[in-house]
Amino acid sequence: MKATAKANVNIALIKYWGKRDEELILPTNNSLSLTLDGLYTTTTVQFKEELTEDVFTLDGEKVTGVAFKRVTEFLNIIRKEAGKESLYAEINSKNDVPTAAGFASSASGFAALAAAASKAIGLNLSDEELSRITRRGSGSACRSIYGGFAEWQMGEKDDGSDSYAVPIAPRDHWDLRIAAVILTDKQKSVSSRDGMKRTVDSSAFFQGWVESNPADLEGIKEGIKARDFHKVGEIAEANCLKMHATTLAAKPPFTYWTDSTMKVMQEVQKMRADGIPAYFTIDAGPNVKLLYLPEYEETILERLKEISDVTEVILSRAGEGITYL
Ligand code: 2P0
Repeated sequence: MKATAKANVNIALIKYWGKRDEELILPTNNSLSLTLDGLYTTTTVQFKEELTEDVFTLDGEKVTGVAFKRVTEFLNIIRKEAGKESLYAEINSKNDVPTAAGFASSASGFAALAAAASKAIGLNLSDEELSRITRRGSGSACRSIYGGFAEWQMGEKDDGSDSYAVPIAPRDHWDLRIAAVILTDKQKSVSSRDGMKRTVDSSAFFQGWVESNPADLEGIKEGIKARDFHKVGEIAEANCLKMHATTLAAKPPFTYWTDSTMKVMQEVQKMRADGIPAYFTIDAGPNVKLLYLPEYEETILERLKEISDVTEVILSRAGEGITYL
């Protein structure tokens, strides 16, 4: 009745941005990500007959309120699946994702929780089944089941049975690197959940975003297969800009960018003009992530350090999927 699982965060190259069903977490487009190395959550779940409710501890602190509710409601889905609806658990999580790094720890968090809980309760799930159930905790988490490149297929069915991630290429297929650029100025952010909803409900650009996504996906998959850095980088950067454009046309409008975000974006474009191959992507926050190849790591780091708004740069590469400890 006890299991421990470890899951890495992932970074989307084709973004998940929009839900067609909020309860089941069903997206409006496919998305594609790279699971990263060394940025992870480790979670132990132990079901105990004597418990009358779940007890969730994160980094040594007992969690209550909204964050606890999200975990216990997610465990209800796992309990139901196992036919053990009144069996509660102790959940112990440790996040080894630097705080404020702009990586959604909800992706590694729900992937590790889903894996540990389903194993502890005795469900013997395939990767596909685990990804489908993980999706219910947080959409992007369903991609963290796999190492390397993974695609979340949106599916068509109303019950979500065909909405889960599949592996696209293993981590050793291609040594693509990611640098997370941490910036000084923080702004009050709209959560990705709320931002997505506002965009779907009101953005004049949302339809264009959805309609243009299949071509991006097709192109990037070809690029990944051929290890074509420029093709992958160009598509990822443009896809990110399109996602962020939708927020500017929402009512009320919003953006995750700050002036520091813009500075880094412009520096990346300057790097390219100077013959240094690098592309950027940005998630639901001000920090920027760079895509690059290992031979340019030193040069890119030097250029980033010259920007005064940059407080830290975290380097990562392709990582592994779920592991059980
Ligand atoms: C992504 N993001 O594909 C996109 C890009 C943010 C920008 O997935 O509501 O925390 O839990 O399904 O997964 C962030 O959204 O949202 C996200 P929920 P999630 O990585």
